[in-house]
Amino acid sequence: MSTNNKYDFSSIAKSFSFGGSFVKSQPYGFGHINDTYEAYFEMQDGKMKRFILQRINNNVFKNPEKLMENIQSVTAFLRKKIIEAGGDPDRETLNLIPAVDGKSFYKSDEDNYWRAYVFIEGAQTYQVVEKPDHFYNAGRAFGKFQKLLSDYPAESLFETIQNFHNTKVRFETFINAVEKDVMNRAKDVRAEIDFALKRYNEAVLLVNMLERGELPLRVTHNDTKFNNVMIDDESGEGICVIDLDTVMPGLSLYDFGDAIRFGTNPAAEDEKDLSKVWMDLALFEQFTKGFLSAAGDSLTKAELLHLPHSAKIMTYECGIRFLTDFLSGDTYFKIHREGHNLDRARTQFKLVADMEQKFEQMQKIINGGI
Ligand code: ADP
Ligand code: GN1
Ligand code: MG
Repeated sequence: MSTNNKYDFSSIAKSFSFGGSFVKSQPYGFGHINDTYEAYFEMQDGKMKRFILQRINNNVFKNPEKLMENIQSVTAFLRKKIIEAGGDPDRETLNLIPAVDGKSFYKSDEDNYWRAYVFIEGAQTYQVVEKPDHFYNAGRAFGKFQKLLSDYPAESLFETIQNFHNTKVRFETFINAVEKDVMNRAKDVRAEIDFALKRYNEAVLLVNMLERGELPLRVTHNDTKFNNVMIDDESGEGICVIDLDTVMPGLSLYDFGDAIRFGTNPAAEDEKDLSKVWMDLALFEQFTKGFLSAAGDSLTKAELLHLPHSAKIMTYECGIRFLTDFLSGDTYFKIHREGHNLDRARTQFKLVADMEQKFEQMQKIINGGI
């Protein structure tokens, strides 16, 4: 029996080649985008086994079929490389369970696209960094991920969300939301709007550099939150990078900056008490060392030089995205309480302000690590 009656899980489960009979499923994880479930099956040997079952958010990802082509191809590519390197391909990359018709997804109706993954056991994701070593290892994992994909044919990747990290376009969308003010909320967030407006010139630095050809386009993850890497329970290694919906051509600095944004904050991304929100430089150093140990020799001088800028810019960008969603009536990120997106925007802006204070210290750490 399903423990959740929103969807008919037993019928969805029959549509994938799980090799066992469906027992139960329940919501799983803390993602803001997809609907994730753990689904238990009784296998032919009588043992219980769980899998990840995910409903792809097709409000966010307008073309789930093309998205799944990306994921199928990227995971197959990673699997091959991991085998060649003598790693464990069942734990070090996501592995899709095919649908019974052989496709990489199951479409239960016009609006519901499902996919299933092998559940990576003996590892977990964390919502905040509990041990500095974990964050060092996350840095290594994301750096390695980027390196493994450095010879992936970038032109074959479908752009699942256009202009995903184009901060200029994000800013225009934000201004649009302020002007439209469909919920009549702008009056309550003048200080936050002003904070964003003041920083426009700095915020578009990376986009301008990319346009001028000063930074190389690579295949990047683009959503390098600490909870998108599985940390092994025994070794503490960043065993597997997950959440591959946004693997697209991008900047290495997007991946670095976004990871710093989320992981160096000792508080939750939606913490209401802003005195708890700040950038922990010791954690910044950990991630930087891990990331550079895996990807450092492939990064250009310009990339290395702009690591601290990327932390600030990606945090700013995420802040304006949350604020835009608040102003637009919370249509993008899942919310669990009133004003949730505003709380999230506020933590991001608090972090930006703290990063501004600590900018030179970040630079010193980078110079020491190069
Ligand atoms: P979202 O895009 O909504 O963030 P994710 O793909 O990141 O969704 O999945 C949400 C959570 O589910 C992850 O943070 C992780 O805890 C868990 N998860 C996802 N895939 C797996 C997997 N293959 N094995 C174990 N846990 C997983
Ligand atoms: C979303 O899917 P999840 O929760 O890992 C978002 C990221 C944001 C993040 C903020 C596809 O990530 O871009 O940085 O929330 N993903 C998408 O927490 O928009
Ligand atoms: Mg995620």
